[in-house]
Amino acid sequence: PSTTMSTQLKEFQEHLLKSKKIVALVGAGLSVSSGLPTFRGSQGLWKNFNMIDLATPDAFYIDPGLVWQFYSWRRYTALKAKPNKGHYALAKLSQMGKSPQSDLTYITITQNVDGLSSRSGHCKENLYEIHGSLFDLKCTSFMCNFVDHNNFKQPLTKALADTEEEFDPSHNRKRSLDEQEVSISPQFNPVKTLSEKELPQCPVCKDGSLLRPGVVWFGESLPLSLITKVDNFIESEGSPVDLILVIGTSGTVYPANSYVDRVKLKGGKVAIFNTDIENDIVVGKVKDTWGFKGDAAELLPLALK
Ligand code: BJW
Repeated sequence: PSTTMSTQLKEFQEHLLKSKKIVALVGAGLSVSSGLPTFRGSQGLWKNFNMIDLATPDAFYIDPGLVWQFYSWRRYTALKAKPNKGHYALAKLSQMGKSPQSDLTYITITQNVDGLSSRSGHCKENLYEIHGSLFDLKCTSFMCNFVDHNNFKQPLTKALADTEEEFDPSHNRKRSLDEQEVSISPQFNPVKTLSEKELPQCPVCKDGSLLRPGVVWFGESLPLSLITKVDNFIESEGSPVDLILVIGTSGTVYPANSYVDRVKLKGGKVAIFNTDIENDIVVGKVKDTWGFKGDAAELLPLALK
């Protein structure tokens, strides 16, 4: 580490050791070194579609076959991926947060749906997957409450098998760069048209309603029980959060992005781990905020040791 980083690290670690209550807010950047793409930026593309355009109820309503192919590919890539050193470093912190010998209380709020935190040995009790999971399936009928948790079957239907061939992280990265170069007139890269019969169906509904991925799309409410637990943790009287670790997230999505300000308002400090951070933060010019610029998978084990 550079001199600035060493000084920042030392200061951060002193505060970390004193902290009794810690939150980690996690985004897609944490899983990049496991080979999974982010949403925004040149890596955030899937075929000729912007990933975030596919993460909406409208996209599913208009073309459930397209959205299912996207999520089938996401399930496959997530299943092939392995947790990285950053996931393990947080898992270790989560275990300290559960240990009766320690006076630390801790939660990880992850926006990621890839299941890598849970596969890294993170305590289930203090891991909140606020945007759901790729491995939960929900019935789309308003009349039906069917949810299938931890469904790792892959592919989910025969017609979705082809999406698996899309998996090749190096190819995927190259494509994204290629797309930047030819961005003037992107060619339509056809994706199969699938009928509803070829997509996952609810096993309970008699009318063959579609199943959908158990993730939270734009405009949808986050799971109320989880949000209430997070609110209680952050807002509980008499014990403010001492430190929030903001890891690999662009902070563009509400309500996840509101947690940082809420912690700061109550006197908590912020540590950002991201490949893209303003210089003023990195050099320690922003009050109560540390910025560690680089791959979260490399930085977290160093910072949290
Ligand atoms: C590295 C790295 C490395 C790279 N190491 N770092 C106007 C209209 C409609 C709605 C709204 C509106 N205004 C506000 C809203 C609310 C909306 C919202 O926030 N919109 C904003 C975009 C403006 N929010 C919602 O709708 C939420 N629901 C809600 O609020 O309900 C109440 C409500 C309803 C209606 C109206 C208003 C309120 C739901 C949000 C659900 C988000 N869902 C998604 C998809 C999940 C399923 C899936 O995964 O497919 O969640 S969208 C996508 O963004 C995904 C992510 O979890 C989320 C956050 O992205 P993240 O993780 O930050 O990734 P990136 O790509 O943005 O950033 C990666 C970062 O990593 C970058 O900073 C890199 O630099 C960094 N990085 N490599 C470290 N190696």
